[in-house]
Amino acid sequence: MKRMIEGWHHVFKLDPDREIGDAELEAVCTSGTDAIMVGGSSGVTYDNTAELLSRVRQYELPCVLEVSDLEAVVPGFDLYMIPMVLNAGSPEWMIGHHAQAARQYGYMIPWDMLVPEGYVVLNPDSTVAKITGSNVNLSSAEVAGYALIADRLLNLPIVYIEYSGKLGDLELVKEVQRTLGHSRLFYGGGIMDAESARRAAAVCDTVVVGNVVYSDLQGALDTVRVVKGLT
Ligand code: 1GP
Repeated sequence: MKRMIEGWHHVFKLDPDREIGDAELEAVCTSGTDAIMVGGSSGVTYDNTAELLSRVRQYELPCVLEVSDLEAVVPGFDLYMIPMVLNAGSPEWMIGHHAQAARQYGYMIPWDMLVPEGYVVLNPDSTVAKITGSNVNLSSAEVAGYALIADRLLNLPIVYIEYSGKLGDLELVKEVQRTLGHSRLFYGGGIMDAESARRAAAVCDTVVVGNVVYSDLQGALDTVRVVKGLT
């Protein structure tokens, strides 16, 4: 099951706290994207997560949950992505909440379905940077240092460069890509059209597209076409 991420080049991230109509959801789920990742930094509840899962389940593509709140962990997803924020201001976001969850719920956690993601959060204005107090003032060499630790020492299957809300420094992403051995490189942040998707796809393994689904559906769909080589 976990190996399915190795084939992902394009992923749409949908926020349970935001409205999406049935026609728009159908367009997203039948676009040719490789997977739907459900997740958000705030306002994610059990109910809105369960509702979005059941709607996405009408379609045949994988649907995974990126866990940000234990109260909103809903059964029935294909995988559970577990962010570990490597440059967080406090160890809580790297390992602390995880240990607490393991202590409380360890006996019922389906460990085989968990996929850890080594996040490096780099947009200071993003909600995730504020919540985690991430140290965003990092040079590309420093980010590459985190990526090396994730890849070689922690053996994480995913390194996720997160610029949520703005297009990031793709030269930096490229440097991280050069650093990695086995970890897959996810990039997310500010991809809003074919051109930005093409540039990001050139420097990472998996492009994650979020916000633009809600602001410019056609722009969002164009990103799939480019990344998946559908034209
Ligand atoms: C957010 O990386 C994703 O977690 C995607 O970012 O919403 O800016 O596309 P955007």
